[in-house]
Amino acid sequence: MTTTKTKITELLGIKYPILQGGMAWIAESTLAAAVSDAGGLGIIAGGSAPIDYLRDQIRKCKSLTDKPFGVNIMLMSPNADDLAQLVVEEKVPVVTTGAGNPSKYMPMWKEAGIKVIPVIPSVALAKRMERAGADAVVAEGTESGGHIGENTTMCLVPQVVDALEIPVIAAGGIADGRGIAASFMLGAEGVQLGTRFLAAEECQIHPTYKELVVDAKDTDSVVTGRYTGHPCRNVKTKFSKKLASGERDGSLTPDQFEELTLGSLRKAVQEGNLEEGSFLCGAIAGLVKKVEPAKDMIEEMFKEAEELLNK
Ligand code: TUI
Repeated sequence: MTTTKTKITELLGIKYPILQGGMAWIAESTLAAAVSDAGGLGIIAGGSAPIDYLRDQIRKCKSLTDKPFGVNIMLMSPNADDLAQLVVEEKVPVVTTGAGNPSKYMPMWKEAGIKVIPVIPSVALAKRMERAGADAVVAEGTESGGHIGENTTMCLVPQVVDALEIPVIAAGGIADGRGIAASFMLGAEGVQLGTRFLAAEECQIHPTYKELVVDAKDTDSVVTGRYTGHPCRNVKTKFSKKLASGERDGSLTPDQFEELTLGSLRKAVQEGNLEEGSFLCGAIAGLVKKVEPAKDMIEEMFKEAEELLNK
């Protein structure tokens, strides 16, 4: 079995069937271009960025690589409409979406020839996306960092694979060749990784953030905010433990929780602020041991996956 010629490599015109997660505030042009140059699909996060910032990032990425790349549209962003239009104007080849249902943008994106890959946490949403014209989906398990659904990668991926005709990309809890090989065994045609790329040399997060990821062990992630309807997985820090206990013992109302976490991702990414920052990361952080170039990560992981699948 080969991991390097799949429906996803064909669809996207890339060498390795690996997407870099569209992590808000984190996934900017330097990281995206490095992943794309290495043969994966780098993704720039729209997050809730101003339109001028995203336009600049897209143009920077185009100047850094001639390979395909994508933009992630975070659907809860107040500027989602503007960012959705921008990717058309800038002729971005691939769009991934998160944190909502992108159906209303699909006709516009398909008309523009954009490959559309929604990130979904359930079979029901996956089916809706296929009907709406998605080219593939990312089935994202609860092991992922950031805003998450309930089902695990191991349970979600094969169920989504069985329910759809379009190819499925597995995400959540994958950080090495074993995770990639396992995803293929579940029927995925590609993988999306976020946490491993936090430790890429080209990832521009604060050194404190990288250190937290590289030093994390298996029990170092915690899910906060379930009671707000926006559960988020992050590294255990003084701040996230305070949020978790406030949620547990009722000393923080959901409104107070939302207020405390507003802007907290930026504080983690740019300032490495351990008092007020949310360091989003996946449950697989314990497997991420060193900072290295994205290209080395990708080549090593696919070599390992290929060896395992050919055993
Ligand atoms: O979107 C993510 N991960 C994220 S987004 C983010 S920024 C944020 N900040 C505050 C609150 C919420 C987000 C940080 N991490 N991953 C993809 C993902 N999408 N996970 C879950 C979903 C999802 C959830 C509901 C996708 C669709 C959906 O649809 C509900 C509906 O409208 O039917």
